[in-house]
Amino acid sequence: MKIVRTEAIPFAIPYAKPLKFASGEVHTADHVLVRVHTDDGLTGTAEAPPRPYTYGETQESIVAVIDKILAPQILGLTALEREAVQARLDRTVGNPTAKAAIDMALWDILGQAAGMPVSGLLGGYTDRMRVSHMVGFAPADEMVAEAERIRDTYGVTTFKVKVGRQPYTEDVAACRALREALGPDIGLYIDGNRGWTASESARALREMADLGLTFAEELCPADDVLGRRWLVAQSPLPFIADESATRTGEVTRELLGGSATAISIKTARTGFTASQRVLHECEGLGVEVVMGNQIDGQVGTLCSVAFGAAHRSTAHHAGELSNFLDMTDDLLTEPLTIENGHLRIREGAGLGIDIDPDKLARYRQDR
Ligand code: MUC
Ligand code: MG
Repeated sequence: MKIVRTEAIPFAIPYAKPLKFASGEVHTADHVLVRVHTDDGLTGTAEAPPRPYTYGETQESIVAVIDKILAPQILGLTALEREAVQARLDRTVGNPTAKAAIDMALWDILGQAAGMPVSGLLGGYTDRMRVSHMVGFAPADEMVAEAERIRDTYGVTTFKVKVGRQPYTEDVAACRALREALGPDIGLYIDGNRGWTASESARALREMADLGLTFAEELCPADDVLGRRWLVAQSPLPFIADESATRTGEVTRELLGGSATAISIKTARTGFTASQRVLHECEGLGVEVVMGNQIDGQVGTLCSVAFGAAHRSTAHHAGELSNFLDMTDDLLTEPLTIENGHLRIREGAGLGIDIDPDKLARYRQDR
């Protein structure tokens, strides 16, 4: 299981319906397919999504950092030496999705070598997760129509609503329209991607107090340190740190500093090894977690559900696993399906990521 070669393959697949949110928008899945090859002929696979507005990575930077810096440091290590791999990857700061994809590809190799699903190796709690769908910025009637379509087509009953627009009252009206249209039994929570100030966030939360929301995420910047603490102290909802708490040290800082009371775990940025560290930290502190979505394609979504289904606390809340529905196509030979509001892990050895060679040839950007 010695690592002998890596590939970082840029590909681009357009979105049928772009996702818009306070910190950016996504029109094309310009991701990087990461493959790790071993001397015994195994290949681990994962994907890295560039999110320049969140982590500063681009498609080009992910390819370059893997090819030029990360891969040369891990060649010769085995897939069992994950701690050694982490230590080598951690010599480079930043680049979270590039590192995470390598980590998940190594777990894929381990699963294949053991003949077991990665989700089972990670924890094996259940074989599926309830799905939460992310509703991006649009006029309120279009947001309602999208949520109704996703509910009626896929049985999804939980929605994360993107907020953070100016004026904040536009988002308050959209959330109210969603609650009125969807009824009291649908789960609704909000994510501001740092678009509001602390005081706008506080006003918005007060005006939405009757809407039965379950969480509020990153409504204002964590760098507005005192404002954010002031907001979180009065928030009637668990306040999720997403992009402000991407490593265990940041999680500690945000939680103990009073800037968050719940954590979003995204395998796209912490892989499986570091996601488990974040998860166990949260469990030890008694803090709820939600499986977030880095606007993943189907490869990334398969990784998220493998991790989310593996643990009791990640499987408790609906996981954000449906952004791939908005893409025009994807790379898997057998596409993912959401049925009765649930997404299942792939049975079989490893992560079950089987890439369609024709699709990869069509969408790759390096040939
Ligand atoms: C989310 O939860 O914020 C949008 C930006 C990002 O980094 O992730 C997505 C979804
Ligand atoms: Mg978020």
